Amino acid sequence: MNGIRKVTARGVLVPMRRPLVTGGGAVSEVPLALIDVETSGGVTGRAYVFAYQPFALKALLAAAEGLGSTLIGRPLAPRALYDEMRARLRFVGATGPMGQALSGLDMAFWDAFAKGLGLPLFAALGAGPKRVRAYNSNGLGVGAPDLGAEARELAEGFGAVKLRIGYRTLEEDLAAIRTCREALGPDVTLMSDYNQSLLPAEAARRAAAIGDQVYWIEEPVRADDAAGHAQVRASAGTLIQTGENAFGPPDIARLIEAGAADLLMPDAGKIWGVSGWLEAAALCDAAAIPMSSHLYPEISVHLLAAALTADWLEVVDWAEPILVEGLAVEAGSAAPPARPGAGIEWNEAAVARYAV
Ligand code: SMN
Ligand code: MG
Repeated sequence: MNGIRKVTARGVLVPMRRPLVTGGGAVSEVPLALIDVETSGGVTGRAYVFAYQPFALKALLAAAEGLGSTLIGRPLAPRALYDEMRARLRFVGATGPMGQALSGLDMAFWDAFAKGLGLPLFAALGAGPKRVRAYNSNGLGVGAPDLGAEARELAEGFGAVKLRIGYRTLEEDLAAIRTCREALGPDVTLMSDYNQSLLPAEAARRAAAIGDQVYWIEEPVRADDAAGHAQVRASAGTLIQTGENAFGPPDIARLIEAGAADLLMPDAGKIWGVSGWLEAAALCDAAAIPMSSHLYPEISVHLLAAALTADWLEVVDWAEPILVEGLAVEAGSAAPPARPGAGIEWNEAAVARYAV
């Protein structure tokens, strides 16, 4: 029986082509945990997890190797391993670095499982190679020096881009939106993201004012404030998007229950990996909520193919420097690649260069 032989996690700090300031904090380099799961069948499963801040990387690496070490010798059965990891974390909690470690390990197990079958991940999940629409989520940070030029540049090859807002005043938010709208023209979709930076009453006021100019408003209030989201949604003139900070399907269930969102966008690295994603997708389908992805475009393109209410793929190029092959976006959409697994292989020379 093919089993788990070894789990390693290495840290890299990857420079960003476009450092990003959001209403909720800045990201200027990309700290990643690279997880390798060696199996007795000779296949290695791989996944990366984004630690968000360099100071959090050490904890994430330790969490991944620590949790992974409890599974040595177990059969490579991703659902059973998911179950076991959930049980292991019952007292510890499956949020923060531990929840991200669970997610990364689950993604690596599924990658190895699909490779063992000789199938791309989407096919191992029983899905077809569904093409999804993609938006360019690089750049367009708060306070970027030339938003109009950057928006035009980022829209090339895409039909949609995302602007970060949450300036000191509503007037400044409106000015940033106006600059992008005028630069992009009427045919490019413009999403917006407050990155949790407002309190509900102020968020409701701003959402009412900008609603007719943006396709969606993302995370207007704190990610765990489901009632606050619902309050904003009641007066927003557009769609409320959230879910990137949900840890596991239960958080998605709570957001749905509270009427927090029109749209949901789980993050593969927080939603408890492929297994958690499939459960979140079932919840979104049951509630008739369109489901988009957050970061991790390479694996998310497979996961959206397996999501019944698949909506938008978020594309960032942050991990590209350490990958052998990134994701190809053509004319504003992407399809999952046909190579076995999730299609993630390390560019070892780049990994050595950015190792921490
Ligand atoms: C985001 C995510 C991670 C880091 C910075 C910004 C943003 C997004 O919320 O949705 O892309
Ligand atoms: Mg966001």
